[in-house]
Amino acid sequence: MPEAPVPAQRRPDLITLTGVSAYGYHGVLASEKTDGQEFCVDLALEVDLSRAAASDDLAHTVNYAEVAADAVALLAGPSQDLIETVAGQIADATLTRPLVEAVEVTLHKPHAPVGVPFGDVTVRLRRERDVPVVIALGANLGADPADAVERAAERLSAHPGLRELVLSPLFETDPVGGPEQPVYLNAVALARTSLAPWRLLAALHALEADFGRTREVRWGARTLDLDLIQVGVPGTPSEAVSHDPELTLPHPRARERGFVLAPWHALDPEAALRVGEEVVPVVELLASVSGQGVRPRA
Ligand code: PH2
Ligand code: MG
Ligand code: MG
Repeated sequence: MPEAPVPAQRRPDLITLTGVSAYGYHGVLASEKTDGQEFCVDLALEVDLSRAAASDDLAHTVNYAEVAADAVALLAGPSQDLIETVAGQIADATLTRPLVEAVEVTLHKPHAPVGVPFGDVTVRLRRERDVPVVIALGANLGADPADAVERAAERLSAHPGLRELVLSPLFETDPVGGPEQPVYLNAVALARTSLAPWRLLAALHALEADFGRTREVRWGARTLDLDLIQVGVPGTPSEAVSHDPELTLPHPRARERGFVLAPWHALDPEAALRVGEEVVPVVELLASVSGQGVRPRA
């Protein structure tokens, strides 16, 4: 039988911003550090634009004026010897915006002291988003919920936007909320991702659908539930915080759910979760939710 064709990878949506310029003091020569010169940057941001294109809402995309302001602050900011350093700083600053999945930075220094007539000199670098992510898995329907959780983790680990996925031990947990329903099998996966939170959520929903999940009663029984718990390192620029009701980050109920905290702590005893203005060790949260009926799977 002929093999199924590999679907062509869609070219990423882009926001480009070119010719952003500022007077700065970067260079190896003392005269460059005192006299300064013009620097100019071109940016190409890989951002999924489908949501903004449908909603016409600035909150669903990246505000290029803010990106430009960050770039100018670095071009005009503390003197670096190398334009490579400045380009890297601009890339890092751009990638702190959770919707940016990758960025290409081209930094021009058209009046560099090259010593011969020349047109322009540039450095160009591309950087991808790379942040840790915490995903909770749960299942309490079907022939073998534990197997569903393990197979789901394998599928996640094969996703091109996820790397270094590790799965916690499985826990058998009493249902929290919802109608009367069977016990759950729960686990937590840690991974690193280049995906924006919205694209990761879409990938989780697609996988739930593959496992026969229909979006039914809130907190009702399910063949597979995949919840995005935390994206980035809380308390650092990589952290994604979102108050959008369709994707609240960190997950608003993780702090009180033993079925998330116990497997998470088993996998990463140092884990921490944002609770309001504070970043709290998961081990502390776990201590305050005892008695929820959470048992390591026999
Ligand atoms: N998920 C819910 C509601 N209640 N209870 C347990 N024990 N485990 C779950 O994964 C769970 C739940 C909604 O997603
Ligand atoms: Mg859930
Ligand atoms: Mg869910």
